Amino acid sequence: MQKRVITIQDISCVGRCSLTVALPIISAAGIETSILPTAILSTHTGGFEGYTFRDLTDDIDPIVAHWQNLNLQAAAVYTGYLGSKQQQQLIKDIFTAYKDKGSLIFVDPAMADNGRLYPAFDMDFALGMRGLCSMADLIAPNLTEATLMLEREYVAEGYDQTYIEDLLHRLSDLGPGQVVLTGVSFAPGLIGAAAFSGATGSIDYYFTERIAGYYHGTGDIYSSTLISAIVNGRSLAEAIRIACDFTYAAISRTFQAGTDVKYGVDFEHGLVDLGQLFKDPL
Ligand code: PXL
Repeated sequence: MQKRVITIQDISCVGRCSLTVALPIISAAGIETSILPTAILSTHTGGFEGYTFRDLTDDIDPIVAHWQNLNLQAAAVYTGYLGSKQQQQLIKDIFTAYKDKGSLIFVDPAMADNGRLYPAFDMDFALGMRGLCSMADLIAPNLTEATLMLEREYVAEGYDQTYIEDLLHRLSDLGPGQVVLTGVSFAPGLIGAAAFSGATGSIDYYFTERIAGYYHGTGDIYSSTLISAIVNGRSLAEAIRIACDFTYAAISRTFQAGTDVKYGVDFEHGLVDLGQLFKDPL
């Protein structure tokens, strides 16, 4: 039977991120994608001036209540960028309901990068995200988000494997059995991810070439590909490889085209290959 993922994040109308990348990527991976939009913004908040923001908090409970009437099942529930502390609270109830239905709970605590929280958030919100991560089966913070949630100092570079593995264990101690840390780099020309699996205790790494510059929305592309691979039956080690390769290819196409990076990266030209990769469900 075809699997379904429910993804809960904002719609940024312009500037490929959150739902405008999650929906096409997870769909291309052959998975039915149901969405719960948390807010509608004219653009994302990173690099555009004067964006609009319509909060959809009041719609969350009625939408989920209707789904409960339908007895809507999902292989996974995936949350990304959220609008407020109040939304974090509502989502805890959704997690409880879908955990009972056997769904995998995946949290990308999309709230910060490069040592800094996104403009809309404060430390209280970061600690709320830690609460959501503690209910999850799988989380995928970047290094900034990980250190914020663990209330540890952000180290931009020059760290070693021991530092990364300590973060992975501390994140797993919050609750999730599987942890992916993104933006890990031990050598100047390489960047990738580290993954800890509680079931086996193993840690895997995967790196690609680092392309200079800051590319918006790539965390959401990474997470959407990661959950697609997991729901399609791939191991965590395979899933980080698939997500790194897909994200790298999108960044690489955009770098070569020289387009304005605040509009996000060209993941679209990778979708056919992604579909091919998941053509035969495991
Ligand atoms: O996850 C990236 C993202 C998603 N949604 C909105 C954002 C950002 C990052 O800045 O502003 C609205």
